[in-house]
Amino acid sequence: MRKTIIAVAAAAAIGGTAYLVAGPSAAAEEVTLYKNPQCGCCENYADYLRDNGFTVTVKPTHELVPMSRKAGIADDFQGCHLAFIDDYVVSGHVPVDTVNRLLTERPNIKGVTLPGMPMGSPGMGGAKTEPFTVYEINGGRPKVYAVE
Ligand SMILES: [Cu+2]
Repeated sequence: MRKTIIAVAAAAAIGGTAYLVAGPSAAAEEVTLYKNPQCGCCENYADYLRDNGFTVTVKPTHELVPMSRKAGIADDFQGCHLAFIDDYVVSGHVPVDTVNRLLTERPNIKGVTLPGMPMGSPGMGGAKTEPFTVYEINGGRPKVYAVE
């Protein structure tokens, strides 16, 4: 029994080392995206991230709203899906330039969100009718992170 526990611990340590060797830039490209099972524009957004070099795992869930709340996003500011990229949360149809800026600048916030489903945003289709306002998720009052 003791031997088994040691073997498991050793395997975990080796796994951890391999992860560290891969480095932050490799890890940054891994995305887990939670969405409602029926959401089509969420799939389009996942494809948009893939087209921009990310590796995306899509996970359907019926718990998107509580998950988004738990990630620190007030109901009025939630996007239609919730992505975890590196140490950050990206909610909604956030343009990839802003995602990359987040991963490069690495600000001390939880992530960013583009509330709702603005027409013309990545994965949404249609014509853009107004600038997209992306907000910081920072544990307090949302601040504007980017206007695109
Ligand atoms: Cu959407």
